[in-house]
Amino acid sequence: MKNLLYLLLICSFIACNSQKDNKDSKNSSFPYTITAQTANREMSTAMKRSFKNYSSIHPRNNELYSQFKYTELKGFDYNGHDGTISRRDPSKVIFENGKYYVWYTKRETSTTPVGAKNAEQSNDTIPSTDWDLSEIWYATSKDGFTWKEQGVAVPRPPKPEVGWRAVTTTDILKWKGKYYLYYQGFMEASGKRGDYCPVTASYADSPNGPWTPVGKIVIENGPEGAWDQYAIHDPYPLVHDGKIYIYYKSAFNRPNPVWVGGGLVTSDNPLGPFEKHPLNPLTSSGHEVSLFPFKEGVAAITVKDGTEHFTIQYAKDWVNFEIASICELVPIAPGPFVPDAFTDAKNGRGITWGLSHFVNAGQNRKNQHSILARFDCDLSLDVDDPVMKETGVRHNLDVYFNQGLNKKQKERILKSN
Ligand code: AAL
Repeated sequence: MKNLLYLLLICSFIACNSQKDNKDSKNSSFPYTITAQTANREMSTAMKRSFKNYSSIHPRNNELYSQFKYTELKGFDYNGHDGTISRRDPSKVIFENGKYYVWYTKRETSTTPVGAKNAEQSNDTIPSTDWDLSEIWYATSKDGFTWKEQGVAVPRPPKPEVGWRAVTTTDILKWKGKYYLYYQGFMEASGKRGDYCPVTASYADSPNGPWTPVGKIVIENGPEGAWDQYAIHDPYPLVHDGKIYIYYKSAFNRPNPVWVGGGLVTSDNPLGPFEKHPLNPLTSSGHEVSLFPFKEGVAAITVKDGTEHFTIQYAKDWVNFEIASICELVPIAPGPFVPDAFTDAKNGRGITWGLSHFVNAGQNRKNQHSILARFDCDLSLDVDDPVMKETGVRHNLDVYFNQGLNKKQKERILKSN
């Protein structure tokens, strides 16, 4: 009887307390100090997202959040920045033979591009876009800041071979001791109908080459009516699960506002055939493609364009991407140094630097060209740099004032007064 009384007492104490907890979480203010219990209380959708969608409630503790710091590269000549030399779309950086290697699109033409809209004015020597009439070049570096251009890796093949008009936007794979460069192979001046091209490849025994072109399309455009029917851009290989994973991007939904999405092909043979993932497109945003193994999954730097631009995304299963963070000053067309790109890592370590490009190193029609630059960040499990985890960049005022209203906008505003 005594025991029964004790039991009743304990039960009523627990019931009373749990009622109190409920009451607290429903009626009391959101707490000043966040504790482990806070995540379980009732809260707004936005606050819930902070607890449920991100690895940490503060960007500072989010391994997939970072600032990006930029450094001008030494060692590249741009002909006085007159627009006749352009370097853009760097590959990921790899470390071989005691130095870093990068491959990129290089245009060296006697005139500047006429622009996609005027592509009809292009010819055998006049480029349409900044990447028209380009070739794939490479450079090496001891420290990642000063680079030495080594020469052409993949020249344009003779007409009508795939890539005869331009070979661009390459990325590197190391697979079973051999090296593979995947790249866009243009068979018409970009801009004539769109930025249309498939992907082809070259292979070599050494990152120094010589490179043998496979002379055929390696990643085909999609069938008629498919999202990627016209273009496979930015092929980006990684090794996962004993297979070659190549992520890419395509643009679709024209003539409506264009939509860019990212797809995936896989194969256990570097020259294919490649199988397109049935869920493609896997990402809904990001003009260029840049990923790195992270923990058991893969992270993507999602740059400009699309609803989720300027985010870092993460796919634990290498397929289904979630937003891991929202960032500022995200590098354009980043080619990160990814030490575990080809090791089939089960616990990817992340990245701390790479090369990216600025496409506005000149002015349209005058001296338009792109330059390569270095970015640094902390998207790494092995580095903890609090400066990289700060939020809020204070740009120089001219960054804002250079984004002034155009004449038409100003007129509209003045009229409404
Ligand atoms: C880039 C890349 C591809 C496109 C063009 C040149 O940034 O997405 O390479 O074709 O723009």
